[in-house]
Amino acid sequence: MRTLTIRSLFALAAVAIASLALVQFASARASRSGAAAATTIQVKGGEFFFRLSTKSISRPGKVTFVFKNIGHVQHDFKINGKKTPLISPGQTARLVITFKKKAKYPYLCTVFGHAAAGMKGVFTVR
Ligand SMILES: [Cu+2]
Repeated sequence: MRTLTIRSLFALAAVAIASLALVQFASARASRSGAAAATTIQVKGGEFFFRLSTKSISRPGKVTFVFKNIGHVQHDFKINGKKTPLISPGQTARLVITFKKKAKYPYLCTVFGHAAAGMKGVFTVR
């Protein structure tokens, strides 16, 4: 009887430790994604330039680029293999990118000739 009780106490303790570890893991995940969700970068584009409110972030994570076309012809914004739709002057498009590693990520407008004319740059994840 005594052995059984001690054994079940151990079992209880193990469950308690395991669930504590789970809670810690979950909250670590939550705070990380919460911090990442806060990164919004304003991108303004026109003939023939991009202006980013920030050209780098301090760690890998999720970034929402809010691209506004402040030019006079259609443009888009492409980075890390994803791009916004082609948008008209005055319009805004969002692009959510999860940067998984530290690197330099080139960005550009994919309309023919625009990148060559200056609609390009490099975004850095430090
Ligand atoms: Cu363009």
